[in-house]
Parts: sequence; C-alpha cells; structure tokens
Amino acid sequence: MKRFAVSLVGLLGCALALIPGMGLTADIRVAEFDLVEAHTPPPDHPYTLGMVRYADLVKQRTNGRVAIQIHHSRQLGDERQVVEGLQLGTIHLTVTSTGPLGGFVPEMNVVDLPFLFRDADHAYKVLDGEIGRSLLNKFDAVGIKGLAYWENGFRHITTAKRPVQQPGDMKGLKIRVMENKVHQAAFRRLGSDATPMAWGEVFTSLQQGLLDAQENPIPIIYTFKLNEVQRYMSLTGHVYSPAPVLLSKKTWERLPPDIQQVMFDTAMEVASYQRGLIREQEQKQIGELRAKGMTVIENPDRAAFREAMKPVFEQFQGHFGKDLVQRIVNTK
Ligand code: EAX
Repeated sequence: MKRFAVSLVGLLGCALALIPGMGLTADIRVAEFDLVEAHTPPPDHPYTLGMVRYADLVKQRTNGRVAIQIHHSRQLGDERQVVEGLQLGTIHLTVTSTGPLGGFVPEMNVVDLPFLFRDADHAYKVLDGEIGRSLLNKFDAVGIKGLAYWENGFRHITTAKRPVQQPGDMKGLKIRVMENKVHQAAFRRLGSDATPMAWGEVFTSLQQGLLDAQENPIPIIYTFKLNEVQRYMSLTGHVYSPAPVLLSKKTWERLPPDIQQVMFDTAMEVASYQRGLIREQEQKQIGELRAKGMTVIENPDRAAFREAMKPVFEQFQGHFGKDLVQRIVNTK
C-alpha cells in the first residue's frame, strides 16, 4: 500500500513536470515543510527581496527540508486577511505592516504613535530589545508566532491637488489611513477626513478621485507607482512603520526544534539586510519620483506636525500604558 502511494506521488510528480509552467521540472523533490508565505508589496519592494533572501537561507540551513513559497502583490489578499490566514493555518508566514495588527494584539499599536521614534536607530533599539520582543510574544495568545521586525519605513504624506507644508494644509482632505485607530485619530486631529481602508482599494480610489491623499513610506509609494495618481509628496516622517515577520503558530508547532531555531534566528539576521534595502531605496527613489513628475516637499514643518498630533500621543499613552510609552521614549 505504502509503495503504491509512493509511486502514485512519483507519477503525479512526473506528470506535473511535463506541464509547462508548473516549475517542477528542475526540482521534483518535495520539501518536508512547504510553507505558504504572503505579503502586500510587489517583487521589487524590500518585503519581497528580504523574503527571497530568507527563503534561500532557510532552505540552505535546513538542507532543503523547508521550502517557502512566496506570494507577493496581495496574491492571497490584504494584510488583515493574511493575518487571519495565519491564525487558521491556511497561510503560514507573512511580513506585514502594523496597520491591522492592533485588531489582533491591541498593544502592538503603541508603535503607531506619531513621532514616537526619533530615528531608525531608536526604533531598532526598542524593537530588537526587550520591549519589541514582549510585543511579539503577545501574538502567541492569538495563534501567531512573532519572529522579528523588518521594516516598512518612515511614513510620508502624498496628495493630489495641493502640497502639504503645514498641518493646516491637511484640513478637509480625504486621506486613506490604515485600519488602525491611532492613525485615524492622528489625522482627524489635523481636520482631515481620515478614512480607514485596506491597501488593495487605495490606488483605484486615488485614481477615481474618491481620495485626495494617502500616507506611506517611499518604497511603497515608488513600487506601487503612486506618482501616477498623486502629485505631491511631503516628507513628514510622522510615524515609523515596522514590518513584523509572523508565522502561524500551527506551523511553528509542527516544526522540530532545530528548524524552529533556524526560522527564528534567520528572520532576525535578515532584518539588517532588509532594513538596509529600505534605506537604499528611500535614497534613490526620491530623485526618481521627482523625475517622474512628483513635487517633493523635503522640509515640511515637522515640529508643527508633531505639536498638532501631540494630543493623540497623550490620549493613547493612557491606553497603552504611560510606563511603556515612557520606556520607549527613554530608550537611548
Ligand atoms: O505593508 O497598508 C499600508 O499602507 C501598508 O503600509 C502597505 O500595505 C505595506
């Protein structure tokens, strides 16, 4: 019976290998752990580039026992759906913005407080240290294993009709924000019509004029070609957006300890490569967006934005615990 089953698998493998485009011709061997990974940005974005490096290293270090199938460009849905997939075990791995994560672990949204992190190094210190780890550990209770923090980047505002220099320029603008209470509150504070929306609908809504504005890091703006539907980019850097790498707990529990260790250590290790790519892309894409016709406002009044969003900082500080927020602020 067993032999029969094995030969059936073999036959199926050969049959599939004959179908063009199935991609099995080169490597018929099936990995012991075949993991489905899914994320939002396209292949040239550092989420994908980081994941490709991660998949290669994990494959090497487990002698091919783990294969990660990468699905970029929302092939398996928007971020909230993908994280739900992790809980169900239908999707095994993701790298995601913190946008929808507050719906799973409310404390996670502490990182979304406007102007919380002074710069990227401050964010790395906090996230790679005890505070970041304890936030990731909270995902355990909702069926998810938090591996590491990669990066989306500092977020900036883009608009269609008018440049944004001062917080007052945001008044009345309909801006898409992530499905995230902190971001909504921050932009309402500026008098904007802050509309929470999954990423998948944003480009078309901007194109159709249903939205005036959105906010995201430069590599997202560039790789999604938002310059085609937004004229101005204002480098507000109002919030730092980390990108946690999350694994389904069901998957984690199936993996033997040595493979768990590889998955965990390698995710941490790839973080510095992936963050480096974000920095690199930010540098060169500002010029490229300009060349494509975008007007870049390099020095909006950041102090005024910080001041205008301060009440939100204070409002949510109570929510997340003043102590936690202070520990983050005081991290040197
Ligand atoms: O994760 O939804 C967003 O604005 C995110 O920054 C984007 O999808 C990348």
